[in-house]
Amino acid sequence: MILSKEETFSLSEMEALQSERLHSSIKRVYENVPSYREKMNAAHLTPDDVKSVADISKLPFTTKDDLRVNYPYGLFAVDKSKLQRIHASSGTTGKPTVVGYTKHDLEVWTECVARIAAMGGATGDDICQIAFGYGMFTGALGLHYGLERLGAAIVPSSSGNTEKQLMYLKDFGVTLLVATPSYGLRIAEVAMQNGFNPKTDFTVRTGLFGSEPMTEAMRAELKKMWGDNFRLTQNYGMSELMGPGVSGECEHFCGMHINTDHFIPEIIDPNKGEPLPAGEHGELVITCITKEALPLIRYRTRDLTRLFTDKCACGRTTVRMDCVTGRSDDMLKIRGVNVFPGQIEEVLLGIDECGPHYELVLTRRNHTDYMEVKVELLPELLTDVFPDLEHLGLKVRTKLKTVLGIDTKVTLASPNTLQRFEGKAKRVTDLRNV
Ligand code: DLL
Repeated sequence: MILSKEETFSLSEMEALQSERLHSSIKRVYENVPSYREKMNAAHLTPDDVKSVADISKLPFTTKDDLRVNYPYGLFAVDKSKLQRIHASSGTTGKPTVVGYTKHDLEVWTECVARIAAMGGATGDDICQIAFGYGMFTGALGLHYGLERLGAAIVPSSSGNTEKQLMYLKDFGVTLLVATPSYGLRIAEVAMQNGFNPKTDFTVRTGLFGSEPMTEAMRAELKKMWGDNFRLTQNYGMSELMGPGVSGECEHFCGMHINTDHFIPEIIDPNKGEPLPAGEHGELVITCITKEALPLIRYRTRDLTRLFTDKCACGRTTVRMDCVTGRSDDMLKIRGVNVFPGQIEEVLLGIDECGPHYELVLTRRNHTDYMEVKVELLPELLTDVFPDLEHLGLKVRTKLKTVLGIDTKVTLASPNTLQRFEGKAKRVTDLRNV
């Protein structure tokens, strides 16, 4: 179902709306965010130089590093007293990336997610189990309010405790599941291990999946497990931009419709930073044009994709993005959680016994991601007393869990046993999709 008239605007109507909103966002950040004002001054730009969408490429980019330098509220365009919610996602090192919402931002977020849920087939009659982690992550509360807006009932089961998820699915007559694609597969698998047939023993007919890449192989596997009548779509978002609600697939599965009345997408060459022609693959850059608290301008998402501008059979006219094929930085998504190798390095270097050499090995078993952290011990602090090693391993694992929010397997390696590199170190071996 199409919820808002903006989803079917003509190109010229959309461009006019975007241009007006872009200009007022630029004016707002110029007046309220010192770091943006400095960057614009350095580029000899004033808000009057950005009157239409065509002017957007004059503006400097914003990166995760800008958020880190301005931690926690330095890029906010409103006073703290105007905030109604704060979320956070992983930063590249120690501190998280902080995002905030005013009352109006929460309203827009709800509307954007409601559109995407409706696009994916959700209705007011659905009973929706949200198997995303509730908390600082934007996924659960974003979908929660969006689906509630449609009039659906929410089962806020959060992530984990899969056997309990099965009980809710069955006993509460759940019709819609929200999860990462890998957790959607895992739930079906545990269901089968517990003697259920997900196709016939449950009433789930709609799946809204997001927060990590969903390959076509995963989609086919999800269909195989949940049944041919299972309508599953993926949706995309990112905390810095809003959370979920940036884009989503409709029933024609030809890319994810971007809510372009709130976000202006561009594709750039990740190395040169130059805009690429329509249809080419590159890095997605997004400008938020309605956010009050954190209106990021030309934010480099680091997600690699391409844009489609041709007509979609669903009737929506909004630009669509292809599935995300990779990243232009080293961020890893592990069980839906963003992990940067830099965070791990910082933890390891803070532990006396650990040296600077480490390796990360990612695997997927039973549709669940695992990460092994191999770290080399320093010769001078080496011990072969088993309880000491066990204690050290536990210390490393606990510290990593506190920073990353996920459990890891820690392997302590003897000095000089991990590979050395002459060029750029290759720390990550990702065996998940091989
Ligand atoms: O994952 C927001 C979200 C929650 C989107 C629930 C959809 C559903 P972050 O934790 O900040 O926010 O992670 C953002 O996740 O830059 C992508 O790399 C990745 N990502 C999100 N959706 C998709 C998707 C949420 N559909 C980062 N396909 C993004 C591939 C995705 N990657």
